[in-house]
Amino acid sequence: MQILTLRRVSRVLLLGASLFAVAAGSSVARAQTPGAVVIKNFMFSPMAMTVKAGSTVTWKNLDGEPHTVVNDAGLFRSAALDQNDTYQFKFDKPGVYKVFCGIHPTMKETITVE
Ligand SMILES: [Cu+2]
Repeated sequence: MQILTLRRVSRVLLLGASLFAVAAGSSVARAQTPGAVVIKNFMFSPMAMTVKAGSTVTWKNLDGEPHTVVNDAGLFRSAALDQNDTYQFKFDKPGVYKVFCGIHPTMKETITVE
């Protein structure tokens, strides 16, 4: 009886802790400029982001090398972005969108639209 109660209490505590972690995580994400992706050192940053449907995401290439922004499902494909060039796309529909650089396909990111 006592053991059962203890188990239940610890389960509730665990659930509370994970809810707190999720809340803390989302407030960190909210502190960033929404919909802004920087391309630097051959990486998309952040590599994963979540935006609301209807949001416009802006990519900016900070590298001296050209990069492109390509959706693997063919929804969008930028021209080669030179240093400090930007590209924008408006995400109207919720979903998970995989993005890569057409010149360096190992550069990847995931944009979740909710
Ligand atoms: Cu690239």
